[in-house]
Amino acid sequence: MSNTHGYLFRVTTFGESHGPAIGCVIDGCPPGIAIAPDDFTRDLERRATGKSRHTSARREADVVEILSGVYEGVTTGTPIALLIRNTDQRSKDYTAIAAQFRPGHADYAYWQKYGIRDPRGGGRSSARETTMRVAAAVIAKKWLAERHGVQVRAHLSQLGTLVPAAHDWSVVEDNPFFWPDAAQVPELEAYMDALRKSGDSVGAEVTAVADGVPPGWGEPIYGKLDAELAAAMMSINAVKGVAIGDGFASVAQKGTEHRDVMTPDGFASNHAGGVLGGISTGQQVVVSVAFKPTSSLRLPVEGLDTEGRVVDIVTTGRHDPCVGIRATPICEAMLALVLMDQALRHRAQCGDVGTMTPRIPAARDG
Ligand code: EPS
Repeated sequence: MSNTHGYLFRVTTFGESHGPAIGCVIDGCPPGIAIAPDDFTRDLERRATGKSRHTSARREADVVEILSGVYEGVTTGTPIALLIRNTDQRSKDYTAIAAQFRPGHADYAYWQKYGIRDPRGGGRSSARETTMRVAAAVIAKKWLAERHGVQVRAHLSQLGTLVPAAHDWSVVEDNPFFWPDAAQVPELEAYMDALRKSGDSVGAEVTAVADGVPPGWGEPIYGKLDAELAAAMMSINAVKGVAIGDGFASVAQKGTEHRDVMTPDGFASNHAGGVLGGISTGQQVVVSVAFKPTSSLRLPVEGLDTEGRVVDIVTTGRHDPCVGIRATPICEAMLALVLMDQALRHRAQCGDVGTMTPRIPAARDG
């Protein structure tokens, strides 16, 4: 039932926000990758709640247990099972809304589909599920870096109406917003403090970028790299839009503007976002992802309960006023999982192909 991502690097996640544990099984991982429990710590902390006042206050240790697939610190090629036990559930926060529908939340759609739902923290529809994507992507990122020199990064590229005035990768990990302009961080702090006090929430945009992707990854027609990136990003809770390269801005561009001219020094631009015909060009792969505002709000609103009665709905609990902030490492993880899967698929079908033309350097990437 669609709990698995990928064809060759297959990641299946399981677990609910307030159940005993969450986990994943990674099948198809190449043997010989050195993996230790500590390797997961950094990325899981980047994604975790409770790290700043601007995200949910729930505190999970997110300690990874490696149950299989790793022997003497190295992947064996057999299924890798990872487990994280949930330790800080507060399920009583959900008692009042257990038989109500939060406007804008997945609980209504889950109820219509299954006729039953785990209301505690949204169950499977909780952002908690994304933890295992980040954990699985730690392995993918390691292989991509070691084998191909691919680096996958992400930053917040819009918070509500605020956009970065400058772009400096070196500051992104030094502030709680994954923001590429250090000078704007006080403005973001004030914006988020006011938002949190008001009880409202706001949307955001994340931009994920992969450097060093060789030309050739991606499978036309139905397995295009950009199509699979869009599907992977859309599979993250709260995502409402995905753009590759210039995305919707391409609508207003002329062909002479949009085309990425090739020169002996490299591509002159990267409007395509590193993908042509669903296949990587060797340029930066650039994907932007739009997140809706969090729907769990303490501000009361009239809505319906499961019996169709009009009720006042108030969501208590420890919610992110902007779920997009913590989504930065999640988008990065999904980009890595898609690239890893496409890399293995490319190797399987086209590993022996020697391309005749010289590789065009990606000289003008940002
Ligand atoms: C979430 C609500 C909050 C967040 C949670 C996602 O948790 P709770 O269900 O306890 O109210 O803390 O995120 C995480 C726990 C996590 O690890 O990402 C939601 O409604 O999606």
